[in-house]
Amino acid sequence: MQVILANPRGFCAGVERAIAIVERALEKFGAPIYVRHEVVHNKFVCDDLRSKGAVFIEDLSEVPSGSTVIFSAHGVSKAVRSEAEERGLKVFDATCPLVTKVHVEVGKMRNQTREVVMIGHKGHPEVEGTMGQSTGGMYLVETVEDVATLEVLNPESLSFVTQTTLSVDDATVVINALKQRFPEIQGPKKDDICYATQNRQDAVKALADVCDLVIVVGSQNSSNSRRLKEVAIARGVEGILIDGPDEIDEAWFSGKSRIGVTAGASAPEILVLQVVDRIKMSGLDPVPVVQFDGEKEGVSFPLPRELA
Ligand code: 0CJ
Ligand code: F3S
Repeated sequence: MQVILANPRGFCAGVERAIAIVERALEKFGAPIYVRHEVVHNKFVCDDLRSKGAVFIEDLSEVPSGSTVIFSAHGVSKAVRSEAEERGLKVFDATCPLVTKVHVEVGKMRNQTREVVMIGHKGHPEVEGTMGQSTGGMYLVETVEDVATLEVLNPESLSFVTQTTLSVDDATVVINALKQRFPEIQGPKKDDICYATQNRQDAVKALADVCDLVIVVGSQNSSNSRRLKEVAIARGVEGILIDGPDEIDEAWFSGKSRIGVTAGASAPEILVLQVVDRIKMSGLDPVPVVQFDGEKEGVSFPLPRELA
């Protein structure tokens, strides 16, 4: 048996920055630091921050007056931002700059009175934040079927944006359906899927082509991690999403010779190493571990000045 590690995998620049914001705020202001929503969708990361004094809440009404609150990497609606301001809360914004870029686009389009179609997953916090950049003129579609039944005010003045962590292949299908139904629709050159999502999906495709099983390290509520598992399955191999080594069942490896391992953008490398160790322990013979080559990233985002 052999273990093959995908590259790139794991933390993206937005996640590094979001976690650093919570850690620096804890160091500078002391516990508790309130965080609106899981700062990133990873159980291990959030448990660790909780142990250092972060308090995760879903609604700002849970934040006592005079406290510090951090917005999660997924971004917030304008209404949430105003509520924090009206309450005089001290805010640090851990929204990924690549999500903010989409928010800015939506703002520009709405200022030109264009209506905006967002392609994304209903109920996801990033979708709520981006849809909440305008109080009207926004539509959410998830599938080609949604596009078929979509009614807009003026098809000649329509734009689209996407969630940053979609499946690149699924998004292309929905965008093509939008362009067919609304030929005048305007949008980004391709989509708003971020570099990290794109690169991790490409890496999983390369991995799936040579493996009989792909293990994705990430939490179940992490959209980009779920997409990695789906990409592997769509490529014809078994894909399993796990939080860490404790979920591994050695029966998965029976009859398998090449096990691929990758991690979602919010999953720490330490968990990948623990997963690899657990796989190695399951074999009678030594299990070699090889790294696949992939896109070099080298992206980083600066911290807010007060925390830098
Ligand atoms: O939405 C984002 C800006 C991605 C944040 C990093 O990943 P994660 O797992 O916290 O969030 P998704 O559920 O959006 O993948
Ligand atoms: Fe940002 Fe993409 Fe990561 S949107 S938080 S760089 S997954």
